[in-house]
Amino acid sequence: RCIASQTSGKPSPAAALLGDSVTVDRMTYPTDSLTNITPNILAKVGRNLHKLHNHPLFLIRKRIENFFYHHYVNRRGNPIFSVYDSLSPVVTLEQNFDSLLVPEHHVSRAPSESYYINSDYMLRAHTSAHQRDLIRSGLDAFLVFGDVYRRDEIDSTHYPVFHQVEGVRLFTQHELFQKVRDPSHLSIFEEHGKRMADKQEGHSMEAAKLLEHSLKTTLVNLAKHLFGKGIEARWVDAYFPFTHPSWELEIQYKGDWLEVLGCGIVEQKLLHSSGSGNQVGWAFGLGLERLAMKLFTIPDIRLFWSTDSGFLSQFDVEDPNTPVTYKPVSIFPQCTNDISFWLPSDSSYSYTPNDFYDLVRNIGGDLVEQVYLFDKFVHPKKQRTSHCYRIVYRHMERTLTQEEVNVIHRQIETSATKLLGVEIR
Ligand code: FA5
Ligand code: MG
Repeated sequence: RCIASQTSGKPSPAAALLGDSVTVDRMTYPTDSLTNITPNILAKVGRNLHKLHNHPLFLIRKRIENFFYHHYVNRRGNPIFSVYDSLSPVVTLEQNFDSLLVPEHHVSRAPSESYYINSDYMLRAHTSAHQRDLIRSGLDAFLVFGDVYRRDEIDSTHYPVFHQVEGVRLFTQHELFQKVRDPSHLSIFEEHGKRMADKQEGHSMEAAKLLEHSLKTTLVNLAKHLFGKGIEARWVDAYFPFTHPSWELEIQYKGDWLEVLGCGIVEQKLLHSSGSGNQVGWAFGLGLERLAMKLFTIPDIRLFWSTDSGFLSQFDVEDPNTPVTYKPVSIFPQCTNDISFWLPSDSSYSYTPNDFYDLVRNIGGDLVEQVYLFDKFVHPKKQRTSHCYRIVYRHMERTLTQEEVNVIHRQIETSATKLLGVEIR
């Protein structure tokens, strides 16, 4: 609601391209001023890479499932985590934001951050969008695998569609204090407690510390299960509206730290609204591509979308634990073209760089390896802003000619002028 009122009321550039309605995952939705989903993104919905048997995302997913199946069993030896992999990526704004206590004016709700179908529906920006509903259905431990969509920057570790696994585990007082010798004097709740850096107001310090320990050992053990005991990892404090305290886990990747997951202690208010206020719990959300890139030495996140048999056949193994090291078939040269333009002076266009990134990807598809803003300035007399972007083109399977690139580049210029209201310099 609050976002719709911020926009101009006339159809967005994307809605103008799509028409009055759009069909996503077999359902048809009317478009409106918030619609910003593009045909390029729509084509990714339903690909379900995490369910393709010869795909690296499927292998990493199986390895994660096996870790939870083997290490988390009940007294009868049955796995306690239920697994969901077929929940539709189309969710309501309420599921993606409100159910997770995301404040009404939080940056993550801006149209420049997510893909909106219309003012009521969007493509989930994270698998956390399903937390509340699954907890409400009575589950205490579950994993959700799925594709998620974000209007993000584009480089070798960021892509507008990627895959996450969500994990949630809830505990009763009895379960959490199971290993404590004399738990009779302990409670998971504290009535007049204060919110602090390391716990929520309603939680006792004992509960907060046991939950933190349980969460962090689970995730570090998962990292060791995937990468071996010697994996270098570190915890960084983080913030999420739906957990407190919150952390991110980073691992060493190509000589640098790479964030692979966010996690934390579930906000008690969320559990309360899901009918599980008598339990406490933890949750995490993990990016599958980044783990797979490290595990299989896949150099570029775009490769996950390859349908090339030279790529897929390398991951066609019976046992998901089979070691696989990706071997690039060959490396083709890059082509770099720049584009500069004046931003629209007409204030009814609310231009953001993500609008341009989408447009570039929509026209150039996976031929676009990188797009970035490398210069901007304001003309002192004209009071107009100019942006200069560098677009790096590279075909994954063959050499591109400069003429081919020029054709695409000119299409980008024409579309940017028409759809974004910019003026090429
Ligand atoms: C989240 O999405 C939270 N929902 C995670 C969470 C769940 C926190 C439950 C607390 C409790 P974040 O935006 O940091 O957090 O994304 C989680 C992971 O997704 C990142 O660590 C990264 O591995 C991956 N990721 C994020 N953006 C991209 C992208 N554009 N391309 C590839 N992977 C990405
Ligand atoms: Mg993060």
